Amino acid sequence: MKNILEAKFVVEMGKTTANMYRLGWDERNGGNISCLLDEKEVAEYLDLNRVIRTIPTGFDATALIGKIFIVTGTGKYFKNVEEDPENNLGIIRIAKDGTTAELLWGFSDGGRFTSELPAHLMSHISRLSVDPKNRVILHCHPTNLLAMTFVHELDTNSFTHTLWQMCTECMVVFPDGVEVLPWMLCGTNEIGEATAEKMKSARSVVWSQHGLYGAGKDLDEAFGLVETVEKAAQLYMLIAHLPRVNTITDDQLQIIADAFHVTPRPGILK
Ligand code: 2HA
Ligand code: ZN
Repeated sequence: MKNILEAKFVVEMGKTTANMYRLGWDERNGGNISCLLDEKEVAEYLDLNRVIRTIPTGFDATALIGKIFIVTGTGKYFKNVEEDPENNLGIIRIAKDGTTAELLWGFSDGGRFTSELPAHLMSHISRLSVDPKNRVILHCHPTNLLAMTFVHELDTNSFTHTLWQMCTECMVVFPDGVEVLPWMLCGTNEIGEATAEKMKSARSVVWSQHGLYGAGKDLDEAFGLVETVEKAAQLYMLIAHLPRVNTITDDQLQIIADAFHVTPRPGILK
């Protein structure tokens, strides 16, 4: 068996959580990540017949039976993942009953997966139904995006339009827009179901006055998506209170979309 601490999927989780912490998106135990792993790759590092313990998930994830995920732990701090991955991360497999997680590695102090596992697994199911390459769901608390949810209307189309206008790159990185949920209690199946429903039509979902969910085919892509949404929100928070002299027009947004061969979310551009 190879040393799992050197596995790309463990090293990358450490690096990503450290970056997110340094960007101020994951104070204290804020944020959580889940990443769908390739069974063959995991088998190079772990005996897949050895289940350390089982943990009930509290919801039905039948569509993911047998799938293996690396996930951050509940109450764990992103700033600590890189120095102690085995305690702060876990590798789980969805058991045959669809409602139990089998712990294959990690959570070494007896801990368990993120309290947001419902939102993560339900979002994985949604994203995989529209994009079989999707592997990552990532949640964090980007400062400017949160600020924006206090001063901007929370309508998906107008929120997306404002973000698209903030930098030329936005249309290229998130032509599918950002879905916006009103404030809801976190950690529940209800917010998980609402997030997953929105994830069918966009890879980013805003939790108003809380944070952001992003999806992607790998950690880089999901991280880059969140980074771009947050950059746009930062620009908005810098200029929202100033007279707007210039803007990127809808015609120009369409020119960007055409040049980069992306389809803007319908119903937004005039
Ligand atoms: O895991 O961010 O939404 C801590 C959170 C809950
Ligand atoms: Zn959160």
